[in-house]
Amino acid sequence: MTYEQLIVDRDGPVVTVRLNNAARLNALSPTMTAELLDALTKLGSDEDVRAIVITGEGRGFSAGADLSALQEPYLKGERPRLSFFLKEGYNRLIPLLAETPKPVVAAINGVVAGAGNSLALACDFRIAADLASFTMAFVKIGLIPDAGSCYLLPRTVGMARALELAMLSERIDAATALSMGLVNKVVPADDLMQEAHALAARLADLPTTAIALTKRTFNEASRMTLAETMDREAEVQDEAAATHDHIEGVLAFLEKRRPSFTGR
Ligand code: T3D
Repeated sequence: MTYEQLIVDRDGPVVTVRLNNAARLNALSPTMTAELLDALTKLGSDEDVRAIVITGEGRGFSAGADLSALQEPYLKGERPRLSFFLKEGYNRLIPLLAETPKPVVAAINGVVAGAGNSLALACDFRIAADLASFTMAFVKIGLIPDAGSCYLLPRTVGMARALELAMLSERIDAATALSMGLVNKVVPADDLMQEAHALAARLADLPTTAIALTKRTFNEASRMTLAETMDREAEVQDEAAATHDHIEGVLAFLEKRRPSFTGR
């Protein structure tokens, strides 16, 4: 896969997607958003892909919307409808990422702002370099959190922290992000990609269908009652039990050997 603002590398079942517009801290331009949509659609349906790492080139993970696109129209006194761009871009990208059947690790290499937070929050795991920093930023340009942040942020850090992060938009460091549960782990910057790849490789060795179904059912359960969730678990368990990896896992346990999962 060749793109203008993404670099996609494959290492066996693990694919690394690098946001590649370092001069603008990997701001999510329309081009980058469209390329992410394309790449994630293809990776999500590729049976040989069993884990994805998303990271940024340079000192930014992502600085959110590319604000340079707004300069010309605003100076001319034009008021483009932001909802049009949101619906065409992030409103397709973030659900696609959050619901991709593959496990996704965000390797947060540096600055995260605005919709860059949404991108990280839509991943299943967030490992941050010790020099990473986070700011919601939206309020500083008179906007509300978008790209799914109003949904994803309170679910990740709780409502009180989410409101604090969104309203004050202070820039917090990686240790503070860890203490709030915004990231799963903080590692020295030099170890970030090794740690992220090790986690992705570990995930890629697991029963990929069970992982996909776990993600899907957790997402569905957030909109259901306990009883509805338990009915759904029972239905989805039949899907999981129909895989070779289920048989392999049970037999490996009984035969006291390491399982060899194929993702099928
Ligand atoms: O448009 C829509 O559809 C609405 C959707 C909105 C969704 C959003 O994400 S709104 C929030 C957008 N993001 C921001 O407001 C963040 C803007 N950036 C910053 O506040 C700061 O750059 C950071 C706190 C992220 C990092 O600060 P610092 O001091 O480490 O770096 P810097 O010097 O400010 O930035 C480095 C370069 O990146 C600089 O370019 P230059 O001067 O070297 O040529 C800067 O202009 C550029 N840059 C940073 N963020 C963006 C950007 N260029 C375009 N868009 C950006 N978001």
